[in-house]
Amino acid sequence: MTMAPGFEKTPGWLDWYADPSRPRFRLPEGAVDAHCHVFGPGAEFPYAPERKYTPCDASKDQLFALRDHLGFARNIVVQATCHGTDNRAMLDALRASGGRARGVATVRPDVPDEELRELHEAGVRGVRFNFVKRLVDAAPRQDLLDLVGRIAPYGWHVVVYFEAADLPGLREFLLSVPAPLVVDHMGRPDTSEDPDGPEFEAFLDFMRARPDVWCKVTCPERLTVSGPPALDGERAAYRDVVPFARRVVGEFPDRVLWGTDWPHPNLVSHMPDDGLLVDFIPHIAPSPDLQHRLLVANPMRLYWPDAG
Ligand code: 0GY
Repeated sequence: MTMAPGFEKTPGWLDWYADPSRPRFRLPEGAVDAHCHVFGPGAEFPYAPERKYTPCDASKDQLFALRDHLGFARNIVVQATCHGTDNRAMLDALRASGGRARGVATVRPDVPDEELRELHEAGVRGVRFNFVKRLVDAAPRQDLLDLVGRIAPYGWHVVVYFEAADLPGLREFLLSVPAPLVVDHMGRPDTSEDPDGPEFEAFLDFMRARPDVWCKVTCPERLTVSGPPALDGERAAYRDVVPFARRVVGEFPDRVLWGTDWPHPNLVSHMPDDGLLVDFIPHIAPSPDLQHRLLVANPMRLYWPDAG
């Protein structure tokens, strides 16, 4: 992968899969990849000084090529922490997408109104609050609440990223946030635990507490303990993640989203073939009706309510 001069990848960084297979699962028409990122390219959009990792480049054109190869119609580009609150790479992707991408930004508490308006016009529909300690320094909760007041006129939602062990300490605060919440990667359950056990039950209970808490049933490659697809031709593995995702899709079919998480930052065990990831979808959403809600109806309602 190309790197901008002056940016050395984090040691051990796994680059995205350059030649993904074509999925066997045919995505429904209009499917949205509701969680993906762009990284740089660093020469054009430098990585943020406060970043916790330096990735390989992953450009908008490479993202759009993957979209077309896998059979998605649209993308939701989520601001990655390696770009901090500099949303230029993400915005550049939205503007180049011909209306086929919308975004989730990260902004400073004192972001000028003018900038919020500019983000909205480019297609941003949410802000991301990240509580994962290895990715960001903690932000004061009052700053986050103040920011929610600032985005209210735009009707944006708040994407939240946290790990399961931190949910008890965050639960009341998150439920006090006066905006729809979208939880990344099922709140990162420990998939060596029982999907019917108390930890995941606490997550489902969090979703039950408000009708506007959504969930991305994403990242089997990140959550798996049993590992990637076997080499024996079995395409859809990540078996240990399936019962967790099925519980969420089964109970909240109108509040779930799915995305590739390309280019898959910070993976340590393996880099997934994105074609195989798409083949995971029918294992967690077994009927065409559930697949349509997960991949088309739900993300369209959240990100393109204007599409009619
Ligand atoms: C993800 C997951 C991760 C990273 C980020 O913005 C990011 O840096 O989101 C992670 O390291 O778990 O959603 O891409």
